[in-house]
Amino acid sequence: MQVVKYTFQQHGDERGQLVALEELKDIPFEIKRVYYMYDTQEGVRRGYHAHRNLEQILVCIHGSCKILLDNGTERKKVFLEKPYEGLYVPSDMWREMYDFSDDAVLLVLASACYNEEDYIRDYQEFVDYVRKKKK
Ligand code: T46
Repeated sequence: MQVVKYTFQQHGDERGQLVALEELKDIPFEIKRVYYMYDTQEGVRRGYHAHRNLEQILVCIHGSCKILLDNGTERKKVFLEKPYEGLYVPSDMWREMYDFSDDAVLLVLASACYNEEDYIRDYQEFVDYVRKKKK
């Protein structure tokens, strides 16, 4: 399983840094939604689901956190701590987010609007779903 991480261009000068993200240029899809999580409490693990039809880029724009990715057969752990790095999370990928630092802000750019019906929240259902699709 290949983990795809983007390193965004940093526009730095004596004033500091700036990162600009444009759809279909820096981000490989049209951005339909942006959300972010912060004030995540110690020991909290979020996610525990996959999406049937959703691409996302996760950017930890402040602090750090870890992401577990699972495609139904393989698992990979990714550490996010750089505001200029984005983790690509495709459809059919189980994800869990954990080990958030106190100051973590996790920004997510998504290819579709919020749709609860797109979520697979049961792990066994997810595994069965991806196996069936592969056949
Ligand atoms: C994902 C990971 C990385 C909305 O109303 N609109 C939204 O766009 C989102 C994302 C959430 N919500 C509501 C639904 C829940 O009542 O916000 C609440 C928390 O959402 P959820 O428990 O799904 O959050 P996470 O952190 O488990 O998962 C989120 C995304 O839902 C998910 O798509 O890939 O972040």
